[in-house]
Amino acid sequence: MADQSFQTLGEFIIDKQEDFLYSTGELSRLLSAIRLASKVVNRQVNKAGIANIIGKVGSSNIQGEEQQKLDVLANDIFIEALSQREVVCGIASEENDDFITVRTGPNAHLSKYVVLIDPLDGSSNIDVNVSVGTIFSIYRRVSEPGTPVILEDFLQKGVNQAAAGYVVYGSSTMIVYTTGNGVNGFTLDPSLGTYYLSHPSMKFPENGKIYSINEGNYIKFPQGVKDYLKYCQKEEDDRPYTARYIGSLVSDFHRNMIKGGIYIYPSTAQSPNGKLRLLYECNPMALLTEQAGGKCTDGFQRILEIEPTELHQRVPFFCGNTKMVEEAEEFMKNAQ
Ligand code: P6P
Repeated sequence: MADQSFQTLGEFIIDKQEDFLYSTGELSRLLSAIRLASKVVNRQVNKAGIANIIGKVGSSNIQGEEQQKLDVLANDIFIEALSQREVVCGIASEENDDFITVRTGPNAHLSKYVVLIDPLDGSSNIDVNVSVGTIFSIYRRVSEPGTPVILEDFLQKGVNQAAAGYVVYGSSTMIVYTTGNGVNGFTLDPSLGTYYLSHPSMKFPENGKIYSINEGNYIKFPQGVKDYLKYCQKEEDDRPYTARYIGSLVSDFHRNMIKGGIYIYPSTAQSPNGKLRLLYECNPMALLTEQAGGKCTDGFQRILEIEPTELHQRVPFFCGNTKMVEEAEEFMKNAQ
């Protein structure tokens, strides 16, 4: 059991609310809704093997990816938790073709926040008991509170995020998030159902040795990525790098932020914009990266400055220690 002297996530959210002048407590309530939903999803993920919810539900999402039963369940859980508390006026999800206008209760349309979410990223790992995650991104709406939420409320540059974070359902379950004042990690004590501040002020180490990329796609990579990988693998006594790739963005990111590393999902011949989605995967991870002292680009430009045009658009993704990302960018530039 956690040492009771650790601050709980609930206490932390309330303490940090003071950081925001004129705060109404709405963002605090929103983060608390995410906290609750993560506990419910955690319980389902942990018993997936015996709860007959493993496997495919027979449908596909807009990405054309077969939806795992847990994808759909996690999506429903987060949408329910966010909608019932009237803390958001709209929700966009990887699992939904279009955004959702929250209509539960008389005041949802008065909320000033929208949430974009990947409810269960890496879910293909569920059947083989490998860690998965939830990724969330929170914006203030640009349309007038009280009016119906509109697409432009979601199509905002990542630099405008009010908050962003992830849940990693791993050997332990953690919530890691930022509201623009640094990155903090909270570990769930399942015996109490309480998250405790276990990783205050998370920062990428200055140097890193880990590169995370699916080398099975090597032949399809841009030349700059191929050149960078050869640099990482060059024969030298003290070969400086090691490869680690879980196939779950949240887990690969979390490890790289703690140990030092770079995660790359580049464009390929078949997928000129790569695989990861800008709004609910790349932007939240990019905000966390920069808040933790790292760098996040599409190989050339800052992810957080990309002007979104579509809800489910994809972008190439280079993310990690500033030094390692800049090394990779150099190879990309030289290969042009
Ligand atoms: P690949 C999971 O589907 C995901 O979006 C990320 O979590 C993960 O890093 C990546 O795709 C894995 O993709 O093509 O290497 O299987």
